[in-house]
Amino acid sequence: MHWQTTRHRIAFERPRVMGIVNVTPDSFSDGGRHVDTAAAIAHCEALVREGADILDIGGESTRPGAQPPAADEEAARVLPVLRAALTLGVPVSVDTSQPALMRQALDLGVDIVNDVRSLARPGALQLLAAHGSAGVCLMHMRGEPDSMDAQAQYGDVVAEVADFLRRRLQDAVAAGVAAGRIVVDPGIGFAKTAAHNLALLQRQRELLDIGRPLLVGWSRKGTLGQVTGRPVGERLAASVAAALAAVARGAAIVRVHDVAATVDALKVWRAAEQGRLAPT
Ligand code: HH2
Repeated sequence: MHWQTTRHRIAFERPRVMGIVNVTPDSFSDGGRHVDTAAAIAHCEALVREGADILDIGGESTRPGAQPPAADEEAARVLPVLRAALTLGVPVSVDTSQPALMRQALDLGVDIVNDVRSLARPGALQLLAAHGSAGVCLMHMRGEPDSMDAQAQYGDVVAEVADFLRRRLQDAVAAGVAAGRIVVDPGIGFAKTAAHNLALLQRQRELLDIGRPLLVGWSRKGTLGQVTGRPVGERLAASVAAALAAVARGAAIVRVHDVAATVDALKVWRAAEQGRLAPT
């Protein structure tokens, strides 16, 4: 399977690492660290040096309880960073739900739209359909970040998340986004308790039946704090372990803050799978 994006056709002969660049004052683990443009661009460059296969650049924190930024504020944070990131030789993703920003980003030549709201806002789906080649990540969530924790109620969380992603995939394809442009994501931590997140990891293979590559983001998230008892700044080992557990259960792309450590761990995992030194 491949993932078609604007400039790059991403292959999955090995797991891919998406490096996170949050240009926000309030993200849960790194809020405020890269909020000025120069710092965010330097961070993009560092992640590419560390081996990131994709850069995911966002200007809205979607942590539980977060308030969305004004639309023009989000665009002002993100657009100059996207412009610089597009020169770094790797696919660039914009993490946004805002159709106006999607359009501006696509006009710059951005490769991927990663939308935690699954292109639900008016005009988003049509915009991607009209574009013709940009990649899309459709993610499961319920409600909005400021209220989603109250909606963490499921009968069978894995079946319900799979149904949702299957439906959104069908909607996108029906609107004119080719299936080969789409990956799906269970949305770890979005309207889910630790038990829900861990069920989604344990039974992650069931999501492979959807038929598209799986992207997952466990990096530094609350469930890892609950498992280890560690605060957000001390979740590196936990995050790497979760990324490996996800890849071992079929994830194609892991979305992470700590690129260098994840890349090393995946190299060792792959060498173990193959029983030899694997080509990089
Ligand atoms: N998680 C976050 C943001 N965007 N996109 C996808 N596809 N999957 C995820 O799991 C995902 C996501 C939240 O993490 P982070 O960006 O670190 O924090 P914040 O939303 O506070 O900026």
